[in-house]
Amino acid sequence: FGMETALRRAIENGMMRLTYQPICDLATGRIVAFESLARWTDEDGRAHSPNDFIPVAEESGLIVPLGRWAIDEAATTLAGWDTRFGGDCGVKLAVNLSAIQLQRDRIPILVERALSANGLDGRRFTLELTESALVTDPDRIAAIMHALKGLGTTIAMDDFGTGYSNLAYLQKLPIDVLKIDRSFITGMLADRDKVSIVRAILSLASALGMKTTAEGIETNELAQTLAALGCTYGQGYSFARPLEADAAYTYLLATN
Ligand code: G
Ligand code: G
Ligand code: MN
Ligand code: NA
Repeated sequence: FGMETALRRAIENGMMRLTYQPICDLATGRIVAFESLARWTDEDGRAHSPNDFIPVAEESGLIVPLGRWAIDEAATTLAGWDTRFGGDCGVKLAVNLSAIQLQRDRIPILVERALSANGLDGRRFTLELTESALVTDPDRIAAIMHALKGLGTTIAMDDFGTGYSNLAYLQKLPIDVLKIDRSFITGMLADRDKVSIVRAILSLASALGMKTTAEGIETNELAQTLAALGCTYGQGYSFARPLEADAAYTYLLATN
């Protein structure tokens, strides 16, 4: 209850911010996208993890205003980078959508408005959904995904391998990218079972015509191994931690 009140005030008072973590093409090292990750430092200077406040936001309904803010903020930031770049700065921006948010709000309309208000083509956005979004009301989620695809956005399945992987739905839905959950990547080089799982996901994605992103890459060796296995993209501390908007833009200019 305490956290809910503080979170409501933080959203109302503009105390939330987004950080941006690069997602790189493993074959070339170029940045193809940044994932936006919400951050909240409260009035006492305490930083709260989204792992703690997103569930509170979902239970309280605050995920609706928080989610709307995140979509607008991500679009504003990307348009700001384009302005500084003097044109399309060449990367997509990924926004996380929770299952509850997809049930409670009209996400495609919000995304369309945020894109047009900022003069952005739909191809500049990626929406990251988790497998849990498919469980409650798969038909509704499918309709939302098709509406988002109609805007030109990319759809990524986040934390893949940890939820209810209904493989029949995977094939039917317009999913562009599978994000292999960090739990399979961490320690993979010393664990043959993890390598087997990663190989299986890469092969599944390839069979379904989807690209892949490995999360949680913390070493160059892991990045090289995943590239050799055919994983398309990588994300993790080995490239960069989640960065403030200005630092992310500077990192983009220095890398690409
Ligand atoms: O970056 P970090 O480890 O702090 O994020 C933890 C979790 O919180 C991740 O699973 C991430 O998807 C989720 N998360 C971060 N930002 C957002 C957001 O803006 N919206 C939603 N729905 N989830 C987020
Ligand atoms: O669940 P999702 O993939 O949306 O969230 C990404 C989360 O993983 C964020 O909390 C982010 O801070 C964290 N993260 C990103 N890269 C790494 C990494 O290399 N190692 C670890 N341990 N966490 C990471
Ligand atoms: Mn994500
Ligand atoms: Na995630």
